[in-house]
This record gives sequence, structure tokens and C-alpha cells, in this order.
Amino acid sequence: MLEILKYPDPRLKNRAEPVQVFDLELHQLLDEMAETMYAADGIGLAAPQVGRSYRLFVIDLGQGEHKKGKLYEFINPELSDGEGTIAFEEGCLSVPGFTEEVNRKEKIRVTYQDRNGKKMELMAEGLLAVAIQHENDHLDGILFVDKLSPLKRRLMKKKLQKAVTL
Ligand code: QAP
Ligand code: CO
Repeated sequence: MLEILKYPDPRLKNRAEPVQVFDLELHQLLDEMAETMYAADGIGLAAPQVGRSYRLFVIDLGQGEHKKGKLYEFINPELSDGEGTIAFEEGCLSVPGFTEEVNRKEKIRVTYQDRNGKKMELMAEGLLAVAIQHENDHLDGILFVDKLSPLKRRLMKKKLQKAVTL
């Protein structure tokens, strides 16, 4: 299993590099990321969260080992045509034990490559659109807590600090 970096690890703030080679090593990384996400009961995991600075992430809205749904793999994603607004209570495997409401686009178009390098396109809405935007932010070094108001961010830091001193 891969180790998931936790906030405030500075490596979570780096901008990730595009994937150029679609080889067995990439396939193994994708497989290990999916297993790590399932084991942690997550619904999304981006490569920078496991210390790999590449533009790729996995999503399965089914949630966890026992409720697997459709596994999505997005490589070199680009988001466009955002439409509408949705407020969703988000969490993140890199910020365990903390959730807060974040505003996102309700619908988006995403172009990306699959694990073999084939160009793909998807229109997403609702929870899938939220998850894609959340994971895509990781590729640019942005966490959902960076989107909170200064007050909410201060409360979040207090709460996390309490959790480590317990
Ligand atoms: C990102 O989040 C996301 O605090 C994925 O104790 C968030 O998998 C996509 C998790 C909202 C769409 C909507 C968080 C697990 C998992 C925790 C996650 C925790 C255990 C978060
Ligand atoms: Co996250």
C-alpha cells in the first residue's frame, strides 16, 4: 500500500508534471493508487497525495473496499465549460477527520488520457464533477482547505492541532 501524505506536508503544494510515458510502471501506479484509495475508504486519490508529482488521479464514488463502483482513471486532465454552482461537504484523505462545505461547478467537461494514452472526453455533473474538480486541484498543489474563508481555515488548523496533541 502507498503512504498518503497528510496536510501540511509541503509536497502537497507542488504543481505536478504531465505524464509522458504510458508504460507498465504507470499501470502499476494506477493500480496501487486504486487499492490505497479503497483501503482508506476514499472516493478519490491524486498522485501528489502519494508523493508522486504526476498529473493523474483515480475516482470511485462507490466508496471503499466493500462498495466498489466504477473506477475512473484520469491522466493529464483538462477541465472546461464549467456551468452552475454546487455546494458540497468535502473531505480529503490528506486532511483526515475534517470536512467543510466548498462551492464547485455543477457541470464540467473534462478531456484526459486513459492508461494507454488514448484521448478521452467526459461530461460530468453532481458528485462526479465535484470529485474531478477536487482531485484536479491536487495536481496544482491546491487543497480544499485552501478554498475556505480565513476564519474557517483558522478553525480548521485549531481542530487539526488539537487532534495531534491529544
Ligand atoms: C475527494 O475525498 C472528494 O476525513 C475525496 O477521515 C471529496 O475520499 C470528492 C476521507 C468530496 C468528492 C467530494 C476523509 C476518509 C475520504 C476523511 C475522500 C476520513 C476518511 C475523503
Ligand atoms: Co483530496
